[in-house]
Amino acid sequence: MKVTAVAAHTPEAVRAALAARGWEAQPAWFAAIGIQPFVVLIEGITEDEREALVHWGTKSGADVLTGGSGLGPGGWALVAGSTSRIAPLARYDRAPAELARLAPDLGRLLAARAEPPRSWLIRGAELPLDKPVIVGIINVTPDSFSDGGHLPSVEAAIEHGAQLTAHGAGLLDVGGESTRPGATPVPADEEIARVVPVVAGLIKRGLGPMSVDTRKAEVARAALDAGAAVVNDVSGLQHDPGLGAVVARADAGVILMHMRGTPATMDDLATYAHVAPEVAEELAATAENAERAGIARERIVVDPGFGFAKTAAQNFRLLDELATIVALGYPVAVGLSRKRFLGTATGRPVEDRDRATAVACALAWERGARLFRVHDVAMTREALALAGATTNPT
Ligand code: PMM
Repeated sequence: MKVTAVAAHTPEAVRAALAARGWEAQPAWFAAIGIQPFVVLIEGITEDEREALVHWGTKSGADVLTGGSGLGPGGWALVAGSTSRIAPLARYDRAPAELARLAPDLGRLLAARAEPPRSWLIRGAELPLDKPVIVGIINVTPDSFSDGGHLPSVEAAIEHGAQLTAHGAGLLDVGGESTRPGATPVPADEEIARVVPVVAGLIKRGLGPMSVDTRKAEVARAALDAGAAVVNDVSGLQHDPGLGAVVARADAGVILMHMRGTPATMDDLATYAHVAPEVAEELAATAENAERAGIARERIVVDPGFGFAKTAAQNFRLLDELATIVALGYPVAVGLSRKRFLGTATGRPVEDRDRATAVACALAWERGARLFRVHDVAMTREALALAGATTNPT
C-alpha cells in the first residue's frame, strides 16, 4: 500500500490524479469540482434553522459549527464539506424544509464558483478574463499617492501610456484626482482639463481601451465622449449619484471600488469585526445599486479597495480572503500597487514596492482576481505569467 497527499486548493490535482488513472476528461473534471472543499458562513438564522443545520450536517457528513449571537441579529453557522455534499442544501427538493430559506443565496454562491465570469463587457469591446488583464496606471495629478508629479505634460502621459501598452497593459486607467488619505478634492473642470486631453491623445495614437479614474459624473461624461470605455469609481457610485446613469447611457464598463466615507474621513472608518464578509456585503449593495441605475451586470467589475478605509492588518486579511469577494460572481479587480500595507510587510518605501506589488498580484490571481491595476506593468506581467502557468497547466 502507498498513501500520498493530494493538493486540494484547486480542483486541478484531483482532476490530474483521475486522468492519470484512466478517467475521461469530463467525468474527471466534474468529480474534481465535486470534491473541492467548500466552506460557507451563514448569518442571521433562527434557533430552529441552527438545529436543522446541525442535524443535516450529522446526516450528510458535513461539518457544522454554530453559535447563538453573531455580529448581526440571529445566530450563525459555518458549514464545511466537499462541494457535492453541500450542494443539495441549495435545492428545494433535496434540502430539509426548515432550511429552504438558504437555497437562493447558497445557489448563487455555488453558481459563481462553477461558472465564474469569462469576460467583461466594456464600451465597444469584450475583454476575456481567462488571462489576467493588467490595468496600467496613468496618474495626471500633481499629488497622487505614489507617483504624483511624474507625468508633467500631456505628451509625457501619452508616451507613458504607449510604454504601458507595450509592456502588456490591457487597459489604461487615466486619473486626474488623487484619492490618497487627506488629499484635497479637485473641481470637475480642472479634473476634465487634466484627463480629457490624455484620453483623446491616447485614442489618437490608437492606444487603449481606456478607463477614467473618477468619482464625478461630469468628468466621466467628458472622458467617455473623448473615447474612454470604462469608468473606475473609487467611491462605488457613492460620491455622485448621477454617475451610474452616465455609465449606463454610454454602455461603458464600470469598476466599483469599496471604500467607506471619503478620502478625508476613511481612515477613521476602518472598523470591521470580520473584514472580508463585511466588504463583500457592502460591495454587493453597491453593485445592486449600479444595476438599478441601468448598468448591465456583464459590465460590472468589483474591487475590494485595498488601502481605502482598511488598516494594514485588514488589507492582508482581505487579500488572503479574496475568495469571499470573488464569490459575489462579478469579475474582481485589485489595486495593490505600491500601497502602504505592502511596505509594512517588506519595509520598503513607496518608490521600491513594485516587486512586492507583483508578488501580491500573483497571490490575488490565485485567489480569483482577474484585473490588476498597477504602475509597473512589465514586472506584474512576469509574476502573473508565472502564477498563470502554475494554476492553469495546459
Ligand atoms: N487605488 C487608487 C486609485 N484608484 N482604483 C481602483 N479601482 N482600485 C484601487 O485600489 C485604486 C484606484 C490609489 O492609488 P494611486 O494613487 O497610486 O493611483
